[in-house]
Amino acid sequence: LFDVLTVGEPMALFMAAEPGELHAVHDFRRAAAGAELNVATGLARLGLRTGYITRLGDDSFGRFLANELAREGIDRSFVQVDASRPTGFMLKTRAADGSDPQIEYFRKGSAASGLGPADAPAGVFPARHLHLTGITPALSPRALELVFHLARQARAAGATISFDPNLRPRLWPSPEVMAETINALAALADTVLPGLSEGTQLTGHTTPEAIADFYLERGARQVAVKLGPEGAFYKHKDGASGFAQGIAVERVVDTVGAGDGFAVGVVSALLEGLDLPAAAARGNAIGARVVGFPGDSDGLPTRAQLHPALHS
Ligand code: KDG
Repeated sequence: LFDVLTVGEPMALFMAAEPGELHAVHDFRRAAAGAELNVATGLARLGLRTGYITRLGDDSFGRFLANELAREGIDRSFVQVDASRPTGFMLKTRAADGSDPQIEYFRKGSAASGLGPADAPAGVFPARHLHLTGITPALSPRALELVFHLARQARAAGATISFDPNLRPRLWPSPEVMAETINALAALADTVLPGLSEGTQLTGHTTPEAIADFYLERGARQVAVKLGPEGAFYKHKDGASGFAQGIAVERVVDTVGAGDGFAVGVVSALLEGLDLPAAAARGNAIGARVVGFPGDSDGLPTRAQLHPALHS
């Protein structure tokens, strides 16, 4: 039925329209955010049949996000409305010099933190692929149960799984619990997509190859370690490895969402039957495009925009 199913917390994002500290900013532009929603958006723009499991509050942010899903062509069969909790939102500074922006969350007790095993599709897993991140299991103990349940359901049905650790330390009780849980989840995935510093925090290794080997030894089929402007290092369990060259970006507007763009490229390419080097190259190209735009998902290409992004 679906090419890809993903699960997570969507948020209304308020991006500062001017530089400065969040408390001093006057004007904000609203957009949609949420790492898994960004990935779903990118995959849907490339024409993949994409479903998104989530919970929204019965409020204006919830209605805004439901409309965004519809506008992007993301299936809403697995979206529940929980009138007893609000939809989360977040604020983001405008980083003047390409540095990472500051982020403030208003998401504790949100509708999406009420996600639980009951939100999984009934019966056989209905997609070819499941995309997970390390954010959803940090939302609540029941959201963590849901994520592990989905991973086992997908594996039982023969679907593939990609996993982006997406470390959010402030959502976890301790760095140790974060690393232990995320590595347990990564062990259920075929494709693991850590950033270099995330990989170091999670494995204790400092080189991309040692990080990749850590996950390959635990059952992954392939690992791509994101190296920011330097591109990515990839390694397959059959031993093949290499670098996907970084792509020069004229002006970095906002780095948030680049990793999600990388996941869109890798997942879409692998589902089209491309090999790992081609998948990493597509991931790079989309990640590089995303940093040129202020919103998390503004730079995610349509199918027509993908070709020029790959050959720029
Ligand atoms: O990857 C982008 C996300 O960081 C952003 O959209 C918000 O999901 C988000 C989070 O939890 O930080």
